[in-house]
Amino acid sequence: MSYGPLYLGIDVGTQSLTAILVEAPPPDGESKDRAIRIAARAGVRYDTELRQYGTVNGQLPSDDPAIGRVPPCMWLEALDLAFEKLGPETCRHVRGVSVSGQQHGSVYLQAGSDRVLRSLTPDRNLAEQIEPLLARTEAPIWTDSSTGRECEEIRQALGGATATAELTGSDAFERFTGPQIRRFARTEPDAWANTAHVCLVSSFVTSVLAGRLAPIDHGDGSGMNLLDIRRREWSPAAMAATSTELERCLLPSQPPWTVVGSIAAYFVSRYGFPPDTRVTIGSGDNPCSLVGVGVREPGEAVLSLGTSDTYFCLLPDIAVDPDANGHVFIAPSGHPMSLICFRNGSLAREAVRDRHSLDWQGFEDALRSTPPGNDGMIMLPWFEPEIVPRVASPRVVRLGGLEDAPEQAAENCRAVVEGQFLSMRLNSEWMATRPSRILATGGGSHNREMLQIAADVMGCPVEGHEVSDGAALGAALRATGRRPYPLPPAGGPGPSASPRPQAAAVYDRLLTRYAEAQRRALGR
Ligand code: XUL
Repeated sequence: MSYGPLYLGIDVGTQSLTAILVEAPPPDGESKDRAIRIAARAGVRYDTELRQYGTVNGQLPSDDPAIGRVPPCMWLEALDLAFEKLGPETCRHVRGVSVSGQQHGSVYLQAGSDRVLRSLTPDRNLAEQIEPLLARTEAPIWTDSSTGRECEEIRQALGGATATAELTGSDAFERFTGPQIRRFARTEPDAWANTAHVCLVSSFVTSVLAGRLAPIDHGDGSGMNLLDIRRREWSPAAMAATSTELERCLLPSQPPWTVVGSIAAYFVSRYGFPPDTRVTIGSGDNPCSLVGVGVREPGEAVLSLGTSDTYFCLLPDIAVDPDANGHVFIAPSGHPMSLICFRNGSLAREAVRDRHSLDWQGFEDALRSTPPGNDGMIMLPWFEPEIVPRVASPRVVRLGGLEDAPEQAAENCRAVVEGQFLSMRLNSEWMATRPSRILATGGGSHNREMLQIAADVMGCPVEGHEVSDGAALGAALRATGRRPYPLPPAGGPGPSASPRPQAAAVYDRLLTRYAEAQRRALGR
């Protein structure tokens, strides 16, 4: 296969690393007849392909459901493995690269890291060379909810939940990096004293690719409770509320289109990348997905059905959630974007699927065989601690005659999906934009019946896309360096669904019952 210029997007996700290469005309040679197309793809699943790290669903097993951690070297081994899979014949055509990272996770590097990053040798793999730089061998990731105390301290110091959200775009959240840093400084003061640089997952992997410490972009930076969302720089007040020594550990945050430099010599020697391959600053997986599904203007929303389920859209202006459940981040285009995140996404659906010994086809058949509204059976699907609404300990609530019984397999499948989308509708009302359509991405977006329920509950058309790796694709489109970002390849459309009036009316009524059930379960 002969290639034109290729642009590489790498998504360091929760359960796998995905690399997507798109072929695009060079920025100065805009040509209509050579549209963007996907040239190659490689993926590495951590649990099965990097078994030596012992992860389960991409994180280290722990008896405490509040703890979510990952050895950062696993991401580096996945990166080496993905490049081996792509091979030099492909890599030698790459002109630009950018990273999408699962948001909020943090990596702590010691002094002298920049020097080592600048002199990585191709004779030894990345993990071997970078492990000695880590001030903390495990990175807390977005599933970690152990920082309740720190959230409260930061929130108080900044004047309460609304003031924190007005300043940083979000109330203090357990998985956000600021509270995680504060807990680390309190519980492991020696290791914190040994930290010279704090990275996010996206800036860590970008630093390795560029062979120098890379800054955090405004998009991923807005998931830290540290960025002043209006001024787009680290907030001195938020930094002081987090840790007194934080200032020394963060490079100034940069816009999402910043070029960090050229690719490190390691990747040139080992995988054949051209030495002038441009490395664009990394960003979060949700901001990258906006680009990957082709949202450019306010008015369209994105539904990402991955390990977490997220729902987000571009906003004309910054508007924070008065209930303090939602977030405002900075999108790759520079617009503000609103987002809500549900921890109980695909893992909750998988829990029901596995409990009833089904495969995904069986799960989809179960959805098709049950009526909208599930004859009044409802589930609050908190298999893990939940982010929206905040639920500290896992618990699954079944109501209206629904039981955890083998003869109710199909009803449980419908209940978990309906519960997820009813919660999404309920908790996204603050976004105040009724989207004209919702673009779906992530593994779950292949499931047509699920998209139908989403369309009926949310009351607007939901469109899947042929390429469901929106985050990696978005990173590849960002790597082209063009603004506005190119639209994703048209390809064939994925499954899609339009709201059906009768079903939509059922969900309008059910929403009130669901809201009441949620209120009771939370003891409000
Ligand atoms: C978003 C969030 C998750 C992670 C992992 O706030 O916590 O969606 O980005 O995908």
